[in-house]
Amino acid sequence: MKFGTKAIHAGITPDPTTGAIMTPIYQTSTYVQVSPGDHKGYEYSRTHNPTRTALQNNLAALENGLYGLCFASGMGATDTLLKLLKPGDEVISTNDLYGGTYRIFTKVYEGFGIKFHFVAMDEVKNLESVISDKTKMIWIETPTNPLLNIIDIKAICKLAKSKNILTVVDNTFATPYIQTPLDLGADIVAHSVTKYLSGHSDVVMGAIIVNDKKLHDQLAFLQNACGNVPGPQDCFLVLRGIKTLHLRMKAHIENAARVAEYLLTHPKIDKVYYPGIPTHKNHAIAKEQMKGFGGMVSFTMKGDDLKDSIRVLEKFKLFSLAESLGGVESLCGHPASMTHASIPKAEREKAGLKDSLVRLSVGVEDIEDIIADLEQALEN
Ligand code: P1T
Repeated sequence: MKFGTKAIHAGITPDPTTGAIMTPIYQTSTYVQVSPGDHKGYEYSRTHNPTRTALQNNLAALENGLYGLCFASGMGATDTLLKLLKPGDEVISTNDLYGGTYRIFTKVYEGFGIKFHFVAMDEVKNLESVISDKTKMIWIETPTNPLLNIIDIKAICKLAKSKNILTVVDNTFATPYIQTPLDLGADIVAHSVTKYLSGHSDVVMGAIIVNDKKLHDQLAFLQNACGNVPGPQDCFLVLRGIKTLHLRMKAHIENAARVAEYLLTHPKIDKVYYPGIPTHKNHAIAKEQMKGFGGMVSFTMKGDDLKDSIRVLEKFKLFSLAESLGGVESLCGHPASMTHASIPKAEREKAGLKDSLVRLSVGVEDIEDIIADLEQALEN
């Protein structure tokens, strides 16, 4: 099955009792048993719920994986993955990544005796100085949030495999429409489903997809034991959203390319961060591992004055100033004070994230209106 067909059909069968084509919202906490242990595969909704099962199977199919698991948020998925580790273990992560991921690493799991190393992962050789026998996990986020660096998934997973290290790829920015990390050798794909997968800014959810049965069983144990699960109504909304994932991603990709092109020629813009630009330092690997360059574009302005960036963010009319991304509507954000405020300024700057950076989640509105909004916001 091709991607669009899978988005609409994978994991979804008409409801066995009524034939309903849409997976019902099984709004139930428990399931009646005929005799102790004699049931239809469902005992309690923390463990399994049919609406969640449909979504988990759909996500697994989209990522070319065998098993999917959904969580109450993207951070819930991250938290579950970190529970695979033990005190003394070490993790290597990219140094440009979602601020909340940095926060859970440094403010929660460092306290449990796990050590995190942050390196610029778009250069594979940067891992050499920190990799050791203690390294148990490599955390890749590509494209990175918010600088849109591209990390060579295949090269890093090959290195990790040779040393028996688990690889996680946070595939939130790309989505499986653009790249399928399991096919490139990753052990685990993680998502903030909140973003493109859901696509309509109305759900907070996370997901993990794997191929290995033992790893799945460990993660499913944690999902049930720790109880970090989404409700059936949210699963229904995401199932509905995913049916148009391929159509939305095509439009996001096209619009973001036009936005990047516009910004590149604008006299007030200093730097455009977008992997589709031929001079982007990771453009070659982006072209190789991605089908399209995504819907995110970041930029800084000439003069590098924070006040100019704030003024532009305030002047946008179509782009709404809000955290999050990946919905049909265009959003703009100020990473330094919003999504990445939990990373200390010195660390942000080391990774190349300036206080003046503006991040755009380019929506699927008509491109003429998107460009007109950029034009008016950048005026004077
Ligand atoms: O917000 P939540 O569903 O818990 O997902 C966390 C998360 C994980 N990974 C990446 C790459 C993310 O971007 C996020 C959340 N990011 C934002 C809210 C944001 O505006 O960048």
